[in-house]
Amino acid sequence: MTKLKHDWTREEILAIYNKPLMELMYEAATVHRKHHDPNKVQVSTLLSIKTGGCPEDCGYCPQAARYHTDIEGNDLMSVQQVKAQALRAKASGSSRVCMGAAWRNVKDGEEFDQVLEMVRTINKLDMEVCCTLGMITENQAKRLSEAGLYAYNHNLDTSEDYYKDVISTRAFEDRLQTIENVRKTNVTVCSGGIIGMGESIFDRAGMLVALATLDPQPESVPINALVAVPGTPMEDMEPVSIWDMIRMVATTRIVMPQTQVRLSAGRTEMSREGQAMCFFAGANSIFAGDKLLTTPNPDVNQDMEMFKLLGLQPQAPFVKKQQPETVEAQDSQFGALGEKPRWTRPGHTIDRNEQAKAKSKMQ
Ligand code: SAM
Ligand code: DTB
Ligand code: SF4
Repeated sequence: MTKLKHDWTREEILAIYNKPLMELMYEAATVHRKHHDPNKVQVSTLLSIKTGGCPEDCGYCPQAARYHTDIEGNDLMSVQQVKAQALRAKASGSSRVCMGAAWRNVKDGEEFDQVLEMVRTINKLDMEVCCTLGMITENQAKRLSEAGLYAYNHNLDTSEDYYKDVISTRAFEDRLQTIENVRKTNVTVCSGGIIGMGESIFDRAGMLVALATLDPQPESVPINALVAVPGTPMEDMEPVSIWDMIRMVATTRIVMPQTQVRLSAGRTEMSREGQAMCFFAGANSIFAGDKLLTTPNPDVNQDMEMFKLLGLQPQAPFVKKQQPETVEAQDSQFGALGEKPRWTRPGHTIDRNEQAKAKSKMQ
């Protein structure tokens, strides 16, 4: 097997990102074919198991309690509800369920126990299970692993520099720490980011350096185009150009050859031709289903039509890595430790976040 490069620099990545487009796409497609079946696309279904009311101030997020957005908040779903949704996702060709919770970090207790039961339940349906629950400790990662979790999503979202302009309630190093905690288990890492938040190309390259220099590199990297939701600090951001999306996907593919590159939020704004160019440039995963967490996504029938048109096929579960075993709650080796992790809270001022918060108070 070829040895992967882990010492990428910003300059090297920028040089790739800025190549003439045809060369960039050709190079990315060549790398893609060497490591993956170019006609297979992994399909994930998102499930928002706990929606809205989040204490964080992420400038892009409609689920932050401090901004006034139109979303409908919900308490934690039941295991039965989750099972029913997972079965629907499986029937429509999805190999993975990704459960998202609007939490800053996981707290031991009844709700986490319920999430562990959801993980066990979906793994027993022979689907890959992913969770995105905010920051987690090593013990919490071990408990998720034992329940049969396949992947943990925790995005770096942008460069370390620009992170300070997006979020003030936590720090970039907390994200890296959570990824490190996940790495102490068998759970695979899913980590990527968002473009279109006002960041520079230098920041995009910075984010890719942070991801590509992880050893091992993340098994999946979602590339999201910002969904500019009214009421959030980023409501007026310019839509991402398809050319930027293609460049970002292609560069990600070249610097992380073995990863599943996921064309994530923002597909409702992309034409089929645009998406086809992204698949050619190395994207090999999507989120399917008419909703992401709270915002719209293309309908699954539309996506299957697109797959047919392009000759793409959904990837079966556990092709890249064996299915984890599920240990039942009563046989678990890892109990709640009642830890009080010291996640950072920088608390600096981000003007646009403050303005959106002030506007929300006037509603
Ligand atoms: N609360 C957990 C966390 O932040 O890690 C998990 C859920 S959070 C919604 C998961 C990811 O969704 C974020 O890291 C971000 O990349 C993405 N996201 C949230 N709002 C978005 C938006 N408006 N447009 C694009 N991506 C978004
Ligand atoms: C990821 O990178 N994108 C997904 C998933 N991981 C959790 C979430 C996208 C959310 C888009 C905004 C919303 O629907 O709330
Ligand atoms: Fe909360 Fe996650 Fe949204 Fe940030 S991105 S506000 S942590 S749900």
